[in-house]
Amino acid sequence: MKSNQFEGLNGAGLKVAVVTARFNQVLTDAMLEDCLKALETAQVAKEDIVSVRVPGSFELPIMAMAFASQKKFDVIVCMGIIIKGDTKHDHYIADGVTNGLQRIAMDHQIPVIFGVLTTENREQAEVRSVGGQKKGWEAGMSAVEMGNLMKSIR
Ligand code: DLZ
Repeated sequence: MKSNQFEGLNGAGLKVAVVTARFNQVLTDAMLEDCLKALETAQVAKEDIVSVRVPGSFELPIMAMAFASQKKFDVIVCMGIIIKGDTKHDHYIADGVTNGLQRIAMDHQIPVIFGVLTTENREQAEVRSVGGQKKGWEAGMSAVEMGNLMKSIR
């Protein structure tokens, strides 16, 4: 079992920022929908969720940084899909995003959920977003788990 198991999570009272890249839009739309469903299932109130879209994954860190600086949220979810192309573009984007998001989490001591898929092709991206794996749902549930955990030790 490669995917994660989330049971009985209750995120009532958590404040969650969700940032989703638009690139590969049909698939990122589905990830966002699944993430919001997960938050709703875990009883995060709609009014405690702020969700924005950015053009592509490269823009995820700057929005996450802006939300982290506001100090209003318990957790930030970032989602995007980076698909390998003919050049090394995907590597540069993925490196920037991974390092950027990790740095924001550490500098601001806020969990930043890495819901960014980096795949070899579109088929892999489909399996992980609209197919069996539902990584958007996983990102939402990870946010609830990490938001609660950080709150509990503060
Ligand atoms: C330009 C680009 C390319 C080629 N591929 C992707 C991708 O696979 N996934 C993704 O989320 N974004 C991609 N982008 C867009 C960049 O992330 C960024 O939005 C633009 O370079 C503008 O800064």
